[in-house]
Amino acid sequence: MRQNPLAISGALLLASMPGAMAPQEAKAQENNGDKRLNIIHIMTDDHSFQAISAYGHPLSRQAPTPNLDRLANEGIRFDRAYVENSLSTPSRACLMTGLYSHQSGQRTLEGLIDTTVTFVPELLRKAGYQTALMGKWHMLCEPRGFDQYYILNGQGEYYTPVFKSDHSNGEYIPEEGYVTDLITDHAIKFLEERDKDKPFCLYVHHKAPHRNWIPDVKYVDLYEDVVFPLPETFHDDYAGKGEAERVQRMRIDEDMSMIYDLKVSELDEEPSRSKHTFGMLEMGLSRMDSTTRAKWEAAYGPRNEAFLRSDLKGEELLEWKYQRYIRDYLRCIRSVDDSVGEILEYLDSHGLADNTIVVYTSDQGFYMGEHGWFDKRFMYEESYRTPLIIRYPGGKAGKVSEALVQNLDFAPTYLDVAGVQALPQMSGRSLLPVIKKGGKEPCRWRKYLYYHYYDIPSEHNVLKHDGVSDKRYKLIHFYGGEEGDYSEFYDIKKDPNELSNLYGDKRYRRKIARLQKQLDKFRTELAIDEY
Ligand code: SGN
Ligand code: CA
Repeated sequence: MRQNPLAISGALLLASMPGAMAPQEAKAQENNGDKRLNIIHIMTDDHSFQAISAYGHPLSRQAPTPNLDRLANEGIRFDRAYVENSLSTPSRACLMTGLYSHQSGQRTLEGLIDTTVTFVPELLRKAGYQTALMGKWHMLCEPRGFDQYYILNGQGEYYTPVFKSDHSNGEYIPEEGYVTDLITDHAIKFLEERDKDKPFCLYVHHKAPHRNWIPDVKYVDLYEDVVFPLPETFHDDYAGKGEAERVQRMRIDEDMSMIYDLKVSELDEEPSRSKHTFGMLEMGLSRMDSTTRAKWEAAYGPRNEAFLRSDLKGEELLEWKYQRYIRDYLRCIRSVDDSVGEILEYLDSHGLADNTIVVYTSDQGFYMGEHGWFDKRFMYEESYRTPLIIRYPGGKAGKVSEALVQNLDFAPTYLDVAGVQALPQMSGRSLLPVIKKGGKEPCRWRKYLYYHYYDIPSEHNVLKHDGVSDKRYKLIHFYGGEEGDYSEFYDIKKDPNELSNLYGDKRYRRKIARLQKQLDKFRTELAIDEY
């Protein structure tokens, strides 16, 4: 069972003794007079902005995230934060290196990062920071630049996950409990035991709510009575779109597995075109201890029986799938929100809130049924955009930023916090000037972002594409399909759901030409070698 990490901590025992140092006194000595801020980067896997209530999406209104909302109320919510490649491993490589996918070498999920690139924590450590990463690492290379780490194996498991640490001699060791709680415990334990003479940079990387969305059993009943609203584009017929929409395999109706994803373990055969099997669901569930498993069965067993008896078809079946998917996903989010609460609480009670910058983000966006989809990968808003909330000590609170920012900016931001110069090959920009202006764009801020997705052949069959966006328009170029290359153009302001492809529309001729010019410029300046 999960132990309260503080209960076993010597420091806490000490703090509870008469005459022990109060948090305020501890604060005065924090980091031995080093004025540089501590950094906490919390990055959740596949957390959509639609599922954070501070973002105000209809979905999250019925499944609020109070701790993330607190962070947004005390900091800046970024509404135009994007990734440069909407997939886990490339996004993590970008965070670690500050490089675009083609520069780090990590273009696809299974690709290998260039072993010669520098990792930000290596630079931070050299500059006197204590560095740690807890949770999902997901790259094939070993962690570099960390004083401490506890990393999951690949995607990681929800229950009894195995962790490899800086002191486990390369071995993965199982830990009892639910993954989100265990990662939080490792993070708190690091904070508790860290070298208090140094500033720290701690990356907390949650595995949840990644597919197949297995919640903590304490939340299996949460939202069971809530009927979540369908997104406006749930029944999109992809009119006016190209080959990519026709060949993708990320549809809730056809590609979501009844067994693995939707947990109907009573089925003998998989009725969707998914390759997932009963064995693959069981692999996850069998990691629960017997009490936990019994609670799981007690909740899902009767629900599944009722579902099978009702013999739903067509639209009713599709809506049932959507509700089961969204409920499980949001249950996973609840645990993540709890984790954020625990970390903020720790900072408060240990005098660290005033000298620690807290960043909350995801490795990309995620589809919550928009266009009939789950997963990510596309340059369309739901997957291209990522949530980003930053609380800066003494900074403006409750602000919303419209500045165009990208995951390339984390590296230069953290180096800036530490007073270290960014490397010349990093294209991102420090966000500190934006933060210090309460989210407003400083002068000469960037006007365009570049995006590139490469991961095909792969499970969801999303065609390769690159593109450019500004605050209003987006030009996407799909290539490598069987029907030849083609482009799409969207006016995000008039058409936030990206339903009307305006490419070739004469009324937009000049705007399309302007974005095409920017795209060409990016390709040349960044030495893009395929498109
Ligand atoms: C796994 C999932 C995919 C998902 C990728 C990438 N399949 O392969 O659905 O797109 O991860 O996700 S599963 O059968 O293993 O669940 S990412 O967040 O790591 O990029
Ligand atoms: Ca992810």
